[in-house]
Amino acid sequence: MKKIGLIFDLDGVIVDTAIYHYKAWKTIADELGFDFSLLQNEQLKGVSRMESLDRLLGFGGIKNLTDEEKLKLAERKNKLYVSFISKLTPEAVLPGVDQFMNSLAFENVGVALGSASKNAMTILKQIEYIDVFNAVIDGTKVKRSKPDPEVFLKAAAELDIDAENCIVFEDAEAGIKAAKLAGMKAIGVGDEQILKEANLIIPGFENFDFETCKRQFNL
Ligand code: B16
Ligand code: MG
Repeated sequence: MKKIGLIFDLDGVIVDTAIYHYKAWKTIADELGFDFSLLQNEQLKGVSRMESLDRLLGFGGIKNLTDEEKLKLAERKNKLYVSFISKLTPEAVLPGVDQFMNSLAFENVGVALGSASKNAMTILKQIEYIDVFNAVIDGTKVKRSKPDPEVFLKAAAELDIDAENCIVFEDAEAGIKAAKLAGMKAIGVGDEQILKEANLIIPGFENFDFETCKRQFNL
């Protein structure tokens, strides 16, 4: 078997921080006086902080804010978000993820993180996952938001594995698109309706190990 690159998104795949992003943006929407639904939140997943803010303001029909005002809102959202994630512990790792990672021992794989978040390192420390990855590409290392493939291409480059031999695990529509644009296979983790462009969709990592993954992709 060729060496395979496994690239994991963070929020919503390894740990359920997606709900904290939602809560923090919802507070901002409440303060600005408009509704923000879980369905609308799907369009913010995997997207950078400033792009997320632009989309949120679009939902609220709020225009003409200065760059400074937008930066203040993004900073406030991040403070709220950081206050949530500062309480994370290893117990926040989603069901089955530890077991899946353990199933990689002795396999010919490189393991990378491919996250849009600038808070990724804080989260990895909180959940004690720093040593799990051979490469970490996060929001501090990329210029373009998913669906741009930059984050995954950088992860593959750092693993020194060709894109065609990489598999991406993603919970966001934008992330699945990014994986496909990178020329990688995509496993959607979560909702079938939202992730329908993925090569394979799993509800989560429970009952999913690397043997199953190899069978699915004839590795
Ligand atoms: P931050 P992922 C993404 O992380 C989140 O899905 C997205 O909702 C968030 O806006 C983005 O990170 C930026 O996060 O504000 O912490 O830099 O899913 O790519 O791991
Ligand atoms: Mg995600």
